[in-house]
Amino acid sequence: MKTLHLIIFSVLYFKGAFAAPLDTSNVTFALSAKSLPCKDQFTQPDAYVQIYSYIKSMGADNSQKQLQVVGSTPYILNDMNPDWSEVFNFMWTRGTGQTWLIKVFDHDHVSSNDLIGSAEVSVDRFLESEGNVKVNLSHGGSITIKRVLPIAFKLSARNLPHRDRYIGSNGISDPYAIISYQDLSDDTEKEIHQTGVLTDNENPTWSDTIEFNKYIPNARQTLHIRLFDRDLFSRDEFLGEAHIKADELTEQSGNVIFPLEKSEGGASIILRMPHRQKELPTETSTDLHLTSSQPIYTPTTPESASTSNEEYIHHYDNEIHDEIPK
Ligand SMILES: [Ca+2]
Ligand SMILES: [Ca+2]
Ligand SMILES: [Ca+2]
Repeated sequence: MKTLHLIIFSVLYFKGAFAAPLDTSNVTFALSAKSLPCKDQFTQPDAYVQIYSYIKSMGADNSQKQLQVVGSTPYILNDMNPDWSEVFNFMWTRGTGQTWLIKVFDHDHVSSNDLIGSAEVSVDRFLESEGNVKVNLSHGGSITIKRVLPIAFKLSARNLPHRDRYIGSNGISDPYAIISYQDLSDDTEKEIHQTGVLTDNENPTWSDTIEFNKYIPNARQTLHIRLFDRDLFSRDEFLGEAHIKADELTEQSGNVIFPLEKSEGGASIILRMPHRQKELPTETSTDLHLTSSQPIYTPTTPESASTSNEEYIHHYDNEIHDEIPK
């Protein structure tokens, strides 16, 4: 009987696998905890987290877990409500039973570190939920997993060259952008996004949010941003391009400017990044020494770290109304 079950299960599993190709993407998240239990009345825990993942199989004995390390945080001194600033990356494949095992420890200088509590979270379940997921720890208190976007931005351009030369035209281009990416391991470019066309606009700001959710840390991925002028009666014309290392973008907040290559007249693009939980870069130079792949930071207001996914997105949406450099 058990064998029969297994066969039926396998058939269903393979049917499922053929019906939908494996959906893999990078999940980025941060952690905080509330009301961690204290060992004694006088001190609060110096808490840190270790995260592992394993594949939980339905109906099977999961006591022999094959744990993979996802990452860990440093400890935060004397705080029963710690909010860790580390951002974790996890390669998620839908429907494979990936489960996080989260262990919270109290760092101890003298004796060995004590386990404060642990929790398990199904990664599929986490991704189905909107926003933050709060789970109770085994010995009191809770841990909250906050989803953060790995790379997302809105795009603007400045001083785009004029490429409309037909009679009766004011000359101003009708720009749109195509954003693609490339891995080091791979010679083929894959498109991520194409913006709409903004008619007669040399300083366009597109309203699209461009998300790069195929980001893999340290895979040396490059984003290619190419701008074109839409022409109705001839081929669209090239306006310029920028090539940006994805790993570097994950460190950026606020407006980041890149010069457009193969363009003229000081054309540039501006990537408008959400504020991050990490500290913002301190550079506030507005002196434009534009060289390839060297972003220039514009002053950003170091707002306090957002505490929920909602706020995070809220900040981000607000930024489109911020003044951007001319
Ligand atoms: Ca044209
Ligand atoms: Ca035009
Ligand atoms: Ca045109």
